[in-house]
Amino acid sequence: MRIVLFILCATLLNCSSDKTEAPSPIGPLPNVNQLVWHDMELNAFVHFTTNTFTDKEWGYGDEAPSVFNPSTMNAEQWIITFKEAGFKGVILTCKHHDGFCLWPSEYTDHSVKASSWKNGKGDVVKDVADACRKHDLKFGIYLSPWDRNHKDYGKPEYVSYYRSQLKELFTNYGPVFEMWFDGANGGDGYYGGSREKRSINGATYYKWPATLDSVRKLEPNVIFFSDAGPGVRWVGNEKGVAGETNWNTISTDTLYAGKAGIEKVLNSGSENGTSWIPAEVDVSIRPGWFYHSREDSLVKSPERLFEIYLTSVGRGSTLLLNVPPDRRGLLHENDVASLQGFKKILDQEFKTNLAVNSKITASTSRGNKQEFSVTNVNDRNPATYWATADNVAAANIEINFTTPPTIKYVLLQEFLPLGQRVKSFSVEAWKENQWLKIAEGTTIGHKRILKFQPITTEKIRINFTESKGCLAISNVELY
Ligand code: FUL
Repeated sequence: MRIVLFILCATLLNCSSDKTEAPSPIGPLPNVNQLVWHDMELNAFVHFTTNTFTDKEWGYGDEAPSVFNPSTMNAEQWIITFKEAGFKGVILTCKHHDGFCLWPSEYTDHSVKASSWKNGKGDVVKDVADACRKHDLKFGIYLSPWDRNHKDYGKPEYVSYYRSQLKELFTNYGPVFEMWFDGANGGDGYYGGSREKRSINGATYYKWPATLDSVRKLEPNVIFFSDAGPGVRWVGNEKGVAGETNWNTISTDTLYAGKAGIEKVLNSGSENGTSWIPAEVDVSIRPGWFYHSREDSLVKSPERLFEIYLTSVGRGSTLLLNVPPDRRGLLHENDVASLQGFKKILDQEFKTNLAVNSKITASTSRGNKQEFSVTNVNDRNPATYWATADNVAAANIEINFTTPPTIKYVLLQEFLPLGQRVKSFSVEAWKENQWLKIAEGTTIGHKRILKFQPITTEKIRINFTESKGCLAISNVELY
């Protein structure tokens, strides 16, 4: 009797006979810190140093520290503005190429302690780190390897100096979610008064593996940005544009500075890359990275920022948007207005997810388990996903509405703990009794948003046409 009951239960409810296992991951895979980083999506970059006061982009290194004197510096104004615009983290140029330190480093006098600001008692790094903590944003550090002020730049002594400063920053101002290593390296500079040109071998001079290890010891969760990773990579341009095809995978042995065409590889990654190193899209809200009053009228509009959002976050990357404080030590009114306008567009365009309350079906699913059901793409839970059987790398999802809505965006997400898989997909709308293709794309990754001509339809079909293996889709949204 018990056996009969068990079989009945299993057949009627599919409750325990289905032994379907989860799909095997298709490597390389993201680590936990990278997954957290993907979810952040929007981070702010802050460029601030003596350049702000000398009107330069690259200080030579001979600037008098006294020129650094923000009149009404208020880091909380920056952080609150970023928070209200939806940003999750902030990366500060603690030291740019000119070598001036925004914190009172014990290893140099070329810092805020020799400035007129707060009679040398101020500390911008502390102000920003504290404001981030207070308003629940993550804090990141940019420390330029190239230092046009330091007398030892180019010699082994400078590498020790650089490491000491990393230690100082990570010990006194953490936690730090991301460390940004700028690729610009070597050239002319002040160098303690020598005023000459110095070049270094970028691959060997800084002894990166040991330098990164020393940082990891202090902050095991930190993500390292550099042109080639190892945590996240440069997207290959400063225009705000990730590749339409954007693999999170890339082979680091193909990456070295100066290699012809490297920007293209960085921009789209490599389908068969051997490491998970996603692209970060760094771009400035103004033409320059530092504040210049002549650029007050050239701040990117909210609409432009939204376009950049679509070509960065909407292509599976994280956006790192630079917003430089002015000579008051405040984000300028025009920049603040643009950020507020950008947030308004985001909220407006992605207000109502039309996939919620629709009927979702799939051409096929992996076994009969709820664990792999297509309804998981619509449950607002990023930990669940729809999967297909091992040998099924192409399948579709259909979304039916009782009242036909007007749709202009489709948003898709893959379940990244199993690797990035999808190579191509298309979107169709039911129009005059047939399917009409309205959009198509290649990779998806963390997030893919496609915008198309608004269409009113009673059903949408998403065809996943090619994939590295069976599908694992965690989220589908329509707006
Ligand atoms: C570049 C630097 O040279 C710019 O000044 C800026 O910091 C940008 C983010 O990276 O390599």
